[in-house]
Amino acid sequence: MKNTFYITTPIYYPSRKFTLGNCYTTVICDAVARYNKMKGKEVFFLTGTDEHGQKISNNAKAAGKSEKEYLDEIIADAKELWKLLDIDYDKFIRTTDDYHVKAIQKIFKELYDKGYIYKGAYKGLYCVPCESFWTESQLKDGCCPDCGRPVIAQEEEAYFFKLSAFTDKLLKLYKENPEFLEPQTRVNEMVNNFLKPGLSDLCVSRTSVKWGIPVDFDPAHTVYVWIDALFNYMTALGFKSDDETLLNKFWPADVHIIGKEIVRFHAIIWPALLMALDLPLPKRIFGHGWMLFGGDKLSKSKTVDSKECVDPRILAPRYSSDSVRYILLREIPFGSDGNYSTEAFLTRFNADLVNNYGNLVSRTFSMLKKYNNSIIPELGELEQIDKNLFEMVDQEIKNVDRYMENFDVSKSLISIFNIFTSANKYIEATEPFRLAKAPDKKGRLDTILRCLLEVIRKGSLLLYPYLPNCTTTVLSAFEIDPKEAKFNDLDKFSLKAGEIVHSIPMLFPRLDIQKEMEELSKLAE
Ligand code: ME8
Repeated sequence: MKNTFYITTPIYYPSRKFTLGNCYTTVICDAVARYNKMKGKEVFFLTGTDEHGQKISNNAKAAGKSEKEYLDEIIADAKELWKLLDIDYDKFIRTTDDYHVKAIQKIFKELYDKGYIYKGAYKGLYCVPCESFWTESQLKDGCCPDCGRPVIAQEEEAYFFKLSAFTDKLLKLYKENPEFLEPQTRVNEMVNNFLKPGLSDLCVSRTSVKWGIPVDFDPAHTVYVWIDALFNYMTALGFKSDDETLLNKFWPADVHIIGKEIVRFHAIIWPALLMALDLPLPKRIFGHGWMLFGGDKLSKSKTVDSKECVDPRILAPRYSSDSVRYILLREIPFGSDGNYSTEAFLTRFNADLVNNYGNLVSRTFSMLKKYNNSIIPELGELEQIDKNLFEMVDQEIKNVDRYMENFDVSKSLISIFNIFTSANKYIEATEPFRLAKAPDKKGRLDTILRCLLEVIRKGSLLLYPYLPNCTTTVLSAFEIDPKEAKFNDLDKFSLKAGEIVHSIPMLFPRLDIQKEMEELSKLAE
């Protein structure tokens, strides 16, 4: 069986700095990628930027910069942001990369030679100062959504892709592969809104957009948007280059994780383009919901309520990268929309990270220090309460695995934190602090401490893909490197009696929520 796992984020538009919304998808992909590594798979995790189009060119001009200068600054900031959030990607593709540009020209030509691309005329609503075409639905009060000026009806020569030829093939694809597009609601949307009414051909070149990949056999045209953007998932692996080793190893992708607004492009245009070239299709596409900020998607062209600080560049250094990852992964039921708020972020921080996981670790390690000089004790005979704890842990490990098959990071985290809640309750129920006062109960005390240490080890390994920093710290107390850990390690009791548990710094400080909300609203201004 193929033991590789290829996962991708969308390539984001660097039309301005990335938002917490972009972080949402990227952090999910990072957690899924790390999880699959732990499962023993050879993982390739791709992210990147979608750099062509009039809008980027206009923004650069407005900033008094060349496109390249403008983009390089935003890409440098994006890479810093991914570092800040511990995003461990394998490759960052930029659609302005030379190899991508060359590959797209070859792909466009091949589609043309096969008769899937033909020349026609594009009719649209054009904003002259912005040099941009808009559709009726994109207009704001009948005017250009960027500058607010009136638009005019205009026509230009353009190439088209014969998307209309693929309606039946796509319906068959969805029917025969229920996993191809998830959640199921997205399939219904595609079928009812687009496939049943019948697909129209797609405009794939422009003469009015200069900032794009030139069609090499007709240089007045540039490749328009989706052929350029979607094929990134293959050109990043060397498709149409001299070296297709990575492509042969990792294509087809195991999953493209994307936001719901671009499902149409990934679930209709992308498979149609691949079918036209007789190429294998991605195995799965997951269209997640939106993280809403005061009811808004925080698209890059909108601003959010200034009282909410939603800049990950401020939040991560102040509260840790893990805490930002945690709110992104935990707060929204995967697949649905959900709200972000500063209050929810700070409340989860205290309730889950400080009072639950942090508290479990600090209580256990301090009892171990006090009652056994930080030495891992022997495991005595297990009582029913100990067995119940481990049965529960094993059940939650199975649940996490099942949820992660469907990329449900939020439910996985609920399961993992159930483990910590149960371990905290186990401390209350077994009262090691009372046993410590009775010398004849030392054996039992040792067993309880040992059980707690094993639960902390297992729970921290399980939590590592989601929160890599704090778990690495906790596991360092046992000299365990989670990067090397495998999922099967979770089956065992693997700590060794007699070895020392090193002391570690406090994981998360308790926050004064009111005070932090005030501070953050100042930082948002
Ligand atoms: O669409 N909640 O780029 P883009 C959840 N270049 N996810 C969000 C989000 C939010 N509030 N805001 C952004 C593009 N996202 C194209 C993609 S792919 C071949 C080309 C995430 O910069 C989500 O993944 O507009 C969404 O699909 C993506 O950012 C949109 O990024």
